[in-house]
Amino acid sequence: MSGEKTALITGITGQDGQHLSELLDTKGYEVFGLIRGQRNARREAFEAEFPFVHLVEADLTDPTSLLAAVRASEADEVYNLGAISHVGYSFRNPQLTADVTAKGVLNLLEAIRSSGRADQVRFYQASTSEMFGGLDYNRPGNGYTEDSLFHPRSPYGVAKLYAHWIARNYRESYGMFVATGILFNHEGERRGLEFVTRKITDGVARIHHGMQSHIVLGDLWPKRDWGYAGDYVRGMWQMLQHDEPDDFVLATGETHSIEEFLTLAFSQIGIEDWTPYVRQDPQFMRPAEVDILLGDPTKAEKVLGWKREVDFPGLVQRMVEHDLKVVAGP
Ligand code: NAP
Ligand code: G4F
Repeated sequence: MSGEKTALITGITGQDGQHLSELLDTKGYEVFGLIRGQRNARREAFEAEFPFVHLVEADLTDPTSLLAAVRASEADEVYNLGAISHVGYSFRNPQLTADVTAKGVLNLLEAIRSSGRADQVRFYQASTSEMFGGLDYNRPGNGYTEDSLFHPRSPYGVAKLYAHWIARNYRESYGMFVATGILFNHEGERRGLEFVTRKITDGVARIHHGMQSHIVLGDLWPKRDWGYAGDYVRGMWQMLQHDEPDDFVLATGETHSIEEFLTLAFSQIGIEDWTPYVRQDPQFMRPAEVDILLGDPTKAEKVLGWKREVDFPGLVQRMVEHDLKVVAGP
């Protein structure tokens, strides 16, 4: 092994997995990534873009494969980013969501213990602001903190709450170095097209190039605390370099509605009134919605020295500029 440290990342093909692989590579890490299923187009695209990553075949629902992955990587740091992560999908497939997003974490923690490496591994759990819920009785005020009340509103949020607590329980019970990052929405060029920000920026680019007439969305009033994924994976790494395992909120401290996102995105292509270009369809509305998310990152800023660099207008601008180029083609 040539790197100073070795990391194993689950969910490596996802948005955060890609950003984190890149970051750890620049820091000299040997990077292992969990890949599931048979060879497919996504895997081939990943291998072409990240040739330095050692891919290990495993699935969060398959304990034997996880034990083999932990043994093969001999990881110093394990980042558990793998999940069914789409809130709307979790309503349609709640059992799969529980198996992967909740029990998958337990499977991975047990694999680490069974490997005999529990004392050597530093573990990061990808917790989420979806655990808070944004309801009247626990509105965020100046921003949710690590100590705010949880009230998840989706099968995804409930699964993540189990994951959060089992991770903390392994820290308390077995003395493992387990850090949880309660991350608010983070977006960027690598965001999946099924999430609202990327759906909008991709749609705006297609409208600009005459390839699409409008974007079909669900509710437009919910508010999110949107940051840039590149800033947030730096925070994950910082949590595992800290001397104590702990829980940290990463957020921008600002909240904006989907309508505000639309306004900034369309203004990038010179459209001030986006209403003729947006339609709504109940299929994109959820049985229970999280009205507002707003985080307070003070602890991460003070204890870790974490600071986000990209602001909300900067985020929208870079996503639209990227999609305008992608849609235009080579
Ligand atoms: P993402 O793009 O949806 O990626 C999810 C990853 O999980 C993919 O690599 C996927 O692999 C993998 N996965 C799904 N099922 C799996 C299974 N059974 N076994 C192993 N891997 C599996 O998610 P993301 O935006 O990068 O988010 C990373 C993590 O942070 C997730 O846990 C998410 O819930 C959490 N989080 C995200 C945000 C955010 O705003 N992005 C905020 C808070 C927390 P395939 O390619 O094979 O499908
Ligand atoms: O982009 P979204 O699907 O993200 P959501 O539900 O906030 O979840 C994301 O952030 C969480 C952190 O808070 C992560 F834990 C989670 O894994 C994921 O990354 O939806 C954002 C908002 C919602 O209010 C949704 O109802 O946009 C609304 N929305 C309106 N139309 C839509 C659409 N969402 C999607 N995905 N697609 C629509 O057409």
